[in-house]
This record gives sequence, structure tokens and C-alpha cells, in this order.
Amino acid sequence: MPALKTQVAIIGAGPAGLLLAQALHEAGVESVVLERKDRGAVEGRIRAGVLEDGTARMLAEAKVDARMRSEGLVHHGIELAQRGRRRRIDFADLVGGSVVIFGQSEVTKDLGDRRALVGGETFYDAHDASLHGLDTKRPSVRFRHAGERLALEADFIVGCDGYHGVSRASIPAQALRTFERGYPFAWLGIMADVAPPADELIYAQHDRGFALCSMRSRARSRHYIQVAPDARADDWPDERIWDEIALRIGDEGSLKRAPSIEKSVIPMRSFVCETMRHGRLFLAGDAAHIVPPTGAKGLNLAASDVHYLSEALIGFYRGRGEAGLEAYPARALARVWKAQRFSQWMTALLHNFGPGEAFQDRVHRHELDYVLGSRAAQTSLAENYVGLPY
Ligand code: RFL
Ligand code: PHB
Repeated sequence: MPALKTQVAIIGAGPAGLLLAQALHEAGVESVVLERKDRGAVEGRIRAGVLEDGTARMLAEAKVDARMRSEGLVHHGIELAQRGRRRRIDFADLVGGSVVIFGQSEVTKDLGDRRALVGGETFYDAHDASLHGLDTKRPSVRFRHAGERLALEADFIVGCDGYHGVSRASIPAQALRTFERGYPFAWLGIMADVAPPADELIYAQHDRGFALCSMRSRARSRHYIQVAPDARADDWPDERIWDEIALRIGDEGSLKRAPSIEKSVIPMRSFVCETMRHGRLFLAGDAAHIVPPTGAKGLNLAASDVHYLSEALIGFYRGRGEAGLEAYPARALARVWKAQRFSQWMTALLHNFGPGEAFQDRVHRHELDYVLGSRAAQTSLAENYVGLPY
């Protein structure tokens, strides 16, 4: 079996894997990225839309921020709607921060282009990856590519292969420490080429369930509504979705409708794998943790993991030993758990948990009342939404 060699083998060419590869490249550390899908499939995924300042900074350091700066929309606040009444949370006034609206698919395109430009090796369509020798100083990944069986030897393997990837699954069960909770609802997302109803995002609590009006640009809307966990997109014709959004945000005519260009059901889960290191394997991004999307934290946590891990790997190659690598899980998890707390809080605040949870739903309605009337509560929301510092 032909053996390739590199310093860091990265599994997964999503935002975590590509950002890590670029951060390492800028510091002169070589990596090879293995991705099971083709490039078009990775870049076609419609997912995140909100970038924290820290994520924007990481993209700048990786030299992939030009389009985000010119095309991204800087937002200094969000709107919260309660049974149709809307109120602005002013990040600039409360905490002096902002976020950038720029789609994950655009981020991955720019990262992919940069990787190609600097000549970094990426194997798309790399199948059946398996991890070996994680307890040794020379771990390897075996995989299949273009009909050939190949092996990639490295000093370290980093699993950036998402929730369903092979990396976390390669850690022996007795070594894994995981925490998980589910939610009794899902989101139905709709994308349409039409102007969004407001300049900023609208997060709505309503007796019929949560709604979110987001965007990818001034001409492309991305909206979500809370649906039953077993809902199917086919059961929701466009008009039914638009009607629900209008009702839940209390629209008075600003919501413009257009045919959907994408429609999908998104499951909700909170998950943390505290075993972010096992021997010479490290996990980053969705491979190690999932948040419900309400707080817009998933992609941003992938970026902060990459910040901590790239710093540790670069330190190792500059002769600073393994202390940074050993400290990686604790440093990353301190931020991950705070984002888990915030995502769970935003989710509970704005969704209906159903008839069995009537007491809690009542409390959350009054909690939103409290948030809308309290500068202290709004400051905490704003501080977490724009992203805790790292
Ligand atoms: P990804 O993006 O899942 O990438 C993992 C990559 O690994 C590949 N892979 C493998 N490759 C080789 N061999 C294997 N065995 C492999 N198994 C898997 C996969 O093909 C894939 O290319 O993980 P990564 O890089 O950690 O990035 C995480 C983010 O994608 C995710 O956290 C966000 O999209 C979450 N999220 C949001 N995050 C935000 O920060 N702000 C948001 O506004 C936001 N909105 C969202 C979201 C996620 C959503 N969905 C669909 C879950 C909105 C939605 C609707
Ligand atoms: C999105 O635009 O896809 C989006 C925005 C904010 C969220 C979740 C998703 O909280």
C-alpha cells in the first residue's frame, strides 16, 4: 500500500478542517486533508450564517477574509419578538460588539480556494478512512481514493469530520466521556431569493412555536420555524411555511414571499464529547460537540477549537513540547460548555416544549418578558451572542 507522509493528517474538509489546515500552513506546518465527499457537496451545504468576531479574525489570519469583508453584512443587534411584539437588542450599545452575516458555504468555498492556491494537499472523495496507531508516535489513516488503497502517516491526526465522522468512533468506548440531551422539536428551514423582512435577524417566541428570520444577503432570505421532531419537508408547501412565519413574527406587511430554493428539517441536539484528545488523535468542531442552532454557535465553536488546537500544534513544532497539546481539551471545553449553556438557554427561552411542559413554557414566556425589560439580562444575551472572547 503506497504510504504518504505529513505532519498533521486532518479528516474532514468542512470549516473546522480547512481552517485548521490554513492556520497550520500560515505557520509553516504541513497537513493533508481527507474528505469523503466531493468539493461541490461540501460547498453546497446550507448551514450557518452568523460569524462571531473571533471567527472573522481567524479567517483574516488564514487570509480568507476578503469576500467576507466586502460581501458580509455587519449586524450590531437582533430583534426579539414576543407574540408579535418586536424589540431590538442593541449589541453595540450593550457590549460594543457585532457579528457578520456570511454563509458557511461561502466560507468553505473561500477556504477551499485558498488551500488550492497555496498548494495544500486535499483528497476529496476519500472513502473508508480508518485510523491506526493512535497510541504510537506515528499514527496513520488508511483510505481509498480513485480506486487505490492509500495510507497517510503523520505525527498527529485531527478529526474534523463532524458528528457522524469516523474519528470519535475510533476512540475506545471505555475512554469516551460524552454528555447529551435531545429536544422535543426540530426546525424547518427555507431559503428563498427575496429580501429579508428586516435589516437584522428576528428571533420570535409565539404560542404556535419559535420562528427565525435570517438572511444570506440583502436579496436572499433564510428562515426557520419550530416543527414536530418527525416533520417532513414535503408536508410543508411553501405557502404554509410563509403563513406560519408571518404569524409568528407578527408581520405587518414587510415579509416578502418567494418560491423556496431549499427546504429541509434540522434535528436539534446538545452533545459534548469531553475526550477531545486520545493519544495522538485530537477532535475539533462538530466531531466533538453539537449545539442546537438557536444561539448560532456551531461554526463559531469549530473556529475557537481550531484557534486553541493550531496554537498547541504550532507550539509543538516550534519546540515548546507537548504541554500545549495536553492543555487543548480543557481550554477548548471551557468555551464549549459556556456556548452549550447559552444555546440551551436561547432554545428554552424561545421554543414551546409542549403540553407536558406547560409550567416551564409559562416560565420561559415570562423570562422573555424579563429579558425585554432588563438591561442586565440583555447585556448577558448580547455578550454571549457576539461571542465570548478567546
Ligand atoms: P462539518 O461541517 O460537519 O464538516 C465535517 C466534514 O467531515 C466530512 N467527513 C468525513 N471525511 C472523511 N472521512 C470520513 N469518515 C468523514 N466523515 C465525515 C464531512 O463530509 C464534512 O465535510 O463539521 P465542522 O467542520 O466541525 O463544522 C461545523 C459546522 O458545520 C456546524 O457547527 C454549523 O453548521 C452549525 N450551524 C451554525 N453554526 C454557527 O456558528 N452559526 C449559525 O448560524 C449556524 N447555523 C448550523 C446553522 C447548522 C445547521 N444545520 C444544518 C445543522 C444552521 C443549520 C441549519
Ligand atoms: C442562519 O442564518 O442559518 C442562522 C442564523 C441564526 C441562527 C441559526 C441559523 O441562530
